[in-house]
Amino acid sequence: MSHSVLRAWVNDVAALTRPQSVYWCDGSRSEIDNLTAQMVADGSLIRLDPIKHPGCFYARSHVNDVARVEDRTFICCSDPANAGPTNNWRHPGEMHALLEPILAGCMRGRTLYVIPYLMGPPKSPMAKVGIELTDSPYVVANMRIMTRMGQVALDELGEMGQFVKGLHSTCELDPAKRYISHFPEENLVISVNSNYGGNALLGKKCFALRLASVLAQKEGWLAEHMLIIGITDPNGRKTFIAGAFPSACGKTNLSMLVPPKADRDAGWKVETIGDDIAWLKFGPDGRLYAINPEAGFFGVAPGTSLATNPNAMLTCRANTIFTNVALRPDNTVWWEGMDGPPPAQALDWKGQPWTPASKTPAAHPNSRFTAPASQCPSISPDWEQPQGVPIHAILFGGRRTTTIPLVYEAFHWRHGTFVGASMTSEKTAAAEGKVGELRHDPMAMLPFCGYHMADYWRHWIHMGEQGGKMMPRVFHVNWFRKDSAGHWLWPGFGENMRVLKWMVARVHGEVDAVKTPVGLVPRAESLGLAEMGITGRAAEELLGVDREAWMAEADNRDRFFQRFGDKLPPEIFFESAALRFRLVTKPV
Ligand code: OXD
Ligand code: MN
Repeated sequence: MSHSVLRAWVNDVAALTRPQSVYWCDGSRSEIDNLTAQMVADGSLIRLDPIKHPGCFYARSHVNDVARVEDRTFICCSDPANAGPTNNWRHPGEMHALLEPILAGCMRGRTLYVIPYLMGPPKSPMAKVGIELTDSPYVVANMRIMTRMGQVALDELGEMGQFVKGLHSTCELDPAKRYISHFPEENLVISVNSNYGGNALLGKKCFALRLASVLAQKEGWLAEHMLIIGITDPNGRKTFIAGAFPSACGKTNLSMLVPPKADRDAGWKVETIGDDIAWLKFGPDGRLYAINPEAGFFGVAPGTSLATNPNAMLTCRANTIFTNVALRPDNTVWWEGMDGPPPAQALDWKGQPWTPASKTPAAHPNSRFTAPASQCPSISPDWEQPQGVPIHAILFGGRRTTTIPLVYEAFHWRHGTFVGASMTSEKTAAAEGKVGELRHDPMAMLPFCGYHMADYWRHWIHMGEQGGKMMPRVFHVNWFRKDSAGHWLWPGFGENMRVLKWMVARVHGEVDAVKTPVGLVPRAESLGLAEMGITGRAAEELLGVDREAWMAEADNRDRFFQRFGDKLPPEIFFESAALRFRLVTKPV
């Protein structure tokens, strides 16, 4: 390895953290086999049944290390105005001073693994190299699934190439000393005292979203918390959609959607390109193209079943790491919501005996599977296209039981930016805060935007000015509407295909829409609501606009936008005023 900057950095980190040895990962099969064998021997992994789960391992985290920690996540840039009101800010000098004593000698007795990895398909002009230094073999094993790791990244890097630095140490997993710190001015992440995926697999949220969003603003592209799917219609035409949803709103399920049988028989197909992150850049033809920078899925296990997401179940059958799910006596895994009855007995995610009579869940609600994307039955033949796929539509969504219709289309890109900036979702039992309380989560990027959120919206508006008529259409969906008696108005899952098909038809100018004050909504017939038994009041509630409720919604949005003061782009202010105007004006 002859990259002198990389060598010097590894030496500096080793001098500070004092590992017993330094190991450069090449990403090979034999390397991972040795590493996992070592972890099985020391008890940190359990090998699952080789017939039912070939190449799979089971891991338990420390009980206090089960999720992302937004209050311990920092953007460290010189000027606090660049972090903005939605990020925790620290001066880089202050954060380095705080981290130095934590890092000093933290790898004593451990191996420092050097993980070269590539975010994006090999040979893609959009791909970027990262190097993660970690003392956690669990992180190495997960990074090998989530990224293209080893020699492929070093080849891409060459002798002089640029890379994003990531330094991770397990330390003592002390929550009081847990810092997930980003230094955008140094292209550096330092993460200590957590081994949880979102905090420790530094290619994912830390690089591909927080640091990449800063790079994207500078370089004129977008780094987004979005799934990417390709929809093939009966004529063989492909339409690509990128969609942003807050965590725990079904992104992985939508990215692997199985259309209802009648659609499949008619020739419709949904293919997966990514389930969590999209990098979008203008192509030579002026259209926006997207790549999935990741190579695996880090999916939430509970609720995943052959009924809700057969493609995810088939993806994680082999070569997968399961973390914090339950372990059955026959060395297979289980979680709440899996098909079939619960096991008579199991070990829960803490390693304690569990039976269906137990009062606590067997799997942690945020337990995960780390599985190779290439194993997904619905993976698109285009998922590793170096130039990405052309995006025809962008989708925003949240979990809202009231007010927001099943689907509406923005009038234009600037309105779509406002729609994305206005995204809110109701908190679920799995997240902090009261169930049902609204959380603003613009573009689903609240925890992931590495710079000032108002500048990020400005960047979206600039992108639209640059792309002009070539920009994708923007839609908002809400699968979670309930009626006044609290019953779901929409069945979701495969039936979401009706909404996707409407979008495809809109993109290609093949169906009309009804203009409402909030956007363009489908006619009930365009979705076939009657044949689903959704008629009368239910259909009206699902697609209608309650002006009073929307006025309260506009008030709520404006209270949120006020947090951004005079940094708020005037276009957002204008779109908010225009919405209010349309809400009080009778249609002509
Ligand atoms: C994730 C998240 O794990 O958004 O993808 O939290
Ligand atoms: Mn996510």
